[in-house]
Amino acid sequence: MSYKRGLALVSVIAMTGVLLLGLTLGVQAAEERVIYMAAIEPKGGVTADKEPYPAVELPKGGGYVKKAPDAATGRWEVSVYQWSPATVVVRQGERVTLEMVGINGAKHTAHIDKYHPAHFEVKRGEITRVSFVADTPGIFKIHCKEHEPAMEGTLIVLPR
Ligand SMILES: [Cu+2]
Repeated sequence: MSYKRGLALVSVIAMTGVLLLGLTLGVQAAEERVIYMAAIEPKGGVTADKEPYPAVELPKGGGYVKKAPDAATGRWEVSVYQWSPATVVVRQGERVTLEMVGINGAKHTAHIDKYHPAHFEVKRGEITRVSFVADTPGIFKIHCKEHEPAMEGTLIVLPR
């Protein structure tokens, strides 16, 4: 094989590679991205003889729950409502579906700045799907009405 023919062959292979890469990225961009989330409530507890019940109030709004020591056992508990994962990262232009399941808390009345300003509900034992095209890059909050201020997620849309 001559040097020129060899070079031409290498060029064709390289161009094919670039073309295939371009096609693959194009297909990925058109695909729907499903992100699985859960409405959760991590909880901790201890008896007052081991750790005294903290007198300081937690922020109001339903997001934090603190139960005073039980009369019989002396056990007190603290919990927080959260989205899991609390931060969701997608790329601009992606078709996104958030598939949310309710694990704890009877109901979460939620909305997402810019992408889903209308309220939707996530109920315990049920799946709620929210779909949108992430057309605008930025940082957006995922709010829950019943569990402020703690149950606030973040949607990050990375610019292309
Ligand atoms: Cu909630």
